[in-house]
Amino acid sequence: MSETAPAAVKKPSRNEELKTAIPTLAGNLAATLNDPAALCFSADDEQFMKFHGIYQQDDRDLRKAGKHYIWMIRGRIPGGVLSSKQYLVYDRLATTFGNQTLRITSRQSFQFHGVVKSGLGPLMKQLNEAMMDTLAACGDVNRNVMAPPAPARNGLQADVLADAHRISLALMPKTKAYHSIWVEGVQLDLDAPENKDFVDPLYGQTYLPRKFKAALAIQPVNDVDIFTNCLGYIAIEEDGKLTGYNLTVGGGLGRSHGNEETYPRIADVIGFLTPDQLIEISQNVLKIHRDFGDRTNRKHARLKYVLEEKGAAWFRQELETRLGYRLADAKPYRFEKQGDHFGWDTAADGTRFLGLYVEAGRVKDKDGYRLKAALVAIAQRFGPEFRLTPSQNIIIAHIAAADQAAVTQVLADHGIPVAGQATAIRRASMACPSMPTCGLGLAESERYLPTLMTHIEGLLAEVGLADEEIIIRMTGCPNGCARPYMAEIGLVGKGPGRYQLYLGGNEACTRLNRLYKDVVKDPELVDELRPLLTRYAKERVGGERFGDWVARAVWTTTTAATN
Ligand code: SRM
Ligand code: SF4
Repeated sequence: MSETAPAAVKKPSRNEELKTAIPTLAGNLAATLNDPAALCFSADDEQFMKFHGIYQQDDRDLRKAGKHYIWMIRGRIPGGVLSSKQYLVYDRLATTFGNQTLRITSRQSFQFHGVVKSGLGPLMKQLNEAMMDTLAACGDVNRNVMAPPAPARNGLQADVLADAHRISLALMPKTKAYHSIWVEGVQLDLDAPENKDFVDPLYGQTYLPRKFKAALAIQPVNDVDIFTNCLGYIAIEEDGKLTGYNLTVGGGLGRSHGNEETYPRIADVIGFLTPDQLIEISQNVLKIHRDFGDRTNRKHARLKYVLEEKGAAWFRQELETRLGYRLADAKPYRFEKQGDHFGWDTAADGTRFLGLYVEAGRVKDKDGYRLKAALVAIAQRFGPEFRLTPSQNIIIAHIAAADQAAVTQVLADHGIPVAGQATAIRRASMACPSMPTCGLGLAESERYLPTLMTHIEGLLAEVGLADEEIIIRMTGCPNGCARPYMAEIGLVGKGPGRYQLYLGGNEACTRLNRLYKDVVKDPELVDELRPLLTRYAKERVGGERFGDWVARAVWTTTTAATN
C-alpha cells in the first residue's frame, strides 16, 4: 500500500458534461421555444442558449412578485460596423420585441434587453433574415472580435477591420443547430448523418473550457483595450501599409470577491506575424486554450491562467510546435491613449464622421433626449455607416461633406448637441448594465453612474479641475464587464450600495490599477475621492494624469488593500 493517497482527480464541470452530451449545442431549445405554455428554458438549455447569443434573465426589479422572465440577445458584429439598413433592423426589433432600447456593449456589439418569450423566435428569425446573426456572441467560444472603430485616416484601418471579420469567421462554431432552431424554427434532426456524430472541426466535441476574446489595435490608440483580451493583434505599419501584427496572448479581467485564485491579468506580447499567418495563428492560440484550459473549475478556466501558470516562453514554444515554424520577434510599439473621438472629423476618403457620446451605451428616447429616434432619422435620410465603439459610444460614418450641417440639425431637433456633448470626465466613463437585467450584479452600475458622475463633476470643479479627463469605470460585480481594472478610478460592486475602489490605471490602458479601499458606501464615494483629488490638483506635475499621480504618489506610500 502506498503511503500517500493518490491525488483526487477533479471532476469536469457540469458545462463540460453538457457539451459532451450534445456537441451540436441544440439542447432542447426548439421544443421549449415552440411551446407557449413553457415560461422559460431549463437550466441546461440556458447554457446551450448562450452559444446562440442568448441569455435567460429575470427582471430583478420585479423579483418580489415572483420571477418575470426576459431574454437578453447579443449580436455578432465584428469591429462594431453596421450599414444603415442593418441598423434599422436592430432598431425595429428592439422596438417591437425588446424594451425599446439598444445597448451598445463594451465589445462593440448591440444587446437587446427585456425580450419576452413570444418575441424571442421572431426576433432571432428576422435578424438572421436580414443577414445578421448572434452565433457565438456568448458561450465557450470566440466572442465578438474587436477592431478600432474610427473610420480610415490611412490604408491601415480598412485592412485591420477586414482581418477582424476574417478572424470572426474562422473561429465560428460549425453546428447547424443555430440555423435549424432560429431560422427554420425546428429542433435539429439528430439522426441526420451530418449531426449524428457531430464534432466541431476546430473546437472538438467539448468546445473551449471558457469564453475566448480577440481584438486588433492600431497604435498609438488602445481603444480596444488590447491587453485585456485572450488573443490580441497590434498592427505594425510601414509607410502607412500594414506589414503584420504583434501577437498578444493571455489577457482577461474577470475575478470573484474573496477568491485569490481569480485575478485580472494583462496579456503577454509573444512575437510578430504577417497577415497571411493570422488565421492559423488565431486557430492555434484557441486550440491551446482548448487543450490546456482548466475544465474542472470555470472560475479558473480562462486562457490567462494557462499563461500565468505555464509562462509566455512555454506558450510561444507550444504555439511554434503546433505551427511548425518559429515566430519572428515582436516589433517595437507604443500606445498613448484609449477612448473615442467626439464631434465631427474627416476620413481619408474626404467623407465626414461624427463621434457621439452615448450615456452608458444605452440608445433610447428619454424626455427631451431622443437619440434612438434621431439615429433612425439619420439612417433613413443619409444612409451612413454606424460604428459601435469599445467604450459604448457610436460613430456615424461616411457622411458627405455637404450633409454635415443637416445631420447636426437632425440631432439638434432631437435634443442632442454635437458640440460640448458632455464633460471630458463623463465622456471617458463606462458602466456595465448590472441591475435590473444582469443576474450576477451585486450593486447598481448603469443606473447609478450618471448620478455619481454629476457629483464627481461638482467635486472636480471644487478642486479647480473642471475640464480634466479621468477614466472612471463602474461594474456591478467583480466580473469586470466595463473593464474597471484598467481605469484610473475603478468602482466594483461588492453588495447593494457598496463598491470596491480601485485606483491607478493609465491613459493608454496598459497598466492594471490596484485596490485602494475594499468597501466604500455609495454616499461616501465623493468624500473618499475628495482628499485624493485635492492633493492631485496641488501635486500634479505639468499635465500629469490622475492615474499616473496615484501610481507615483499614492501607491508608493500605501499598501494595497486586500481583496
Ligand atoms: Fe461580461 C458575464 C455583460 C463585456 C467579463 N457579462 C456577463 C453577463 C452575460 C452576465 C451573466 O453571465 O449572466 C452580463 C449580461 C448583463 C446584461 O444584463 O446585459 C455581461 N459583458 C457584458 C457587457 C454587455 C457589458 C457592457 O457594459 O457592455 C459586455 C458585452 C460584450 C460583448 O459584446 O461581447 C461585456 N464581460 C465583458 C468584458 C469586457 C471585454 O470583454 O472587453 C469582460 C472582462 C474581460 C474578460 O472577459 O476577462 C467581461 N462577463 C465577464 C465575466 C467574467 C469572466 C471571467 O473570466 O471570470 C462574466 C461572468 C461569467 O462569464 O461567468 C460576464
Ligand atoms: Fe453583470 Fe457583473 Fe458584468 Fe456588470 S460586471 S454586467 S454586474 S456580470
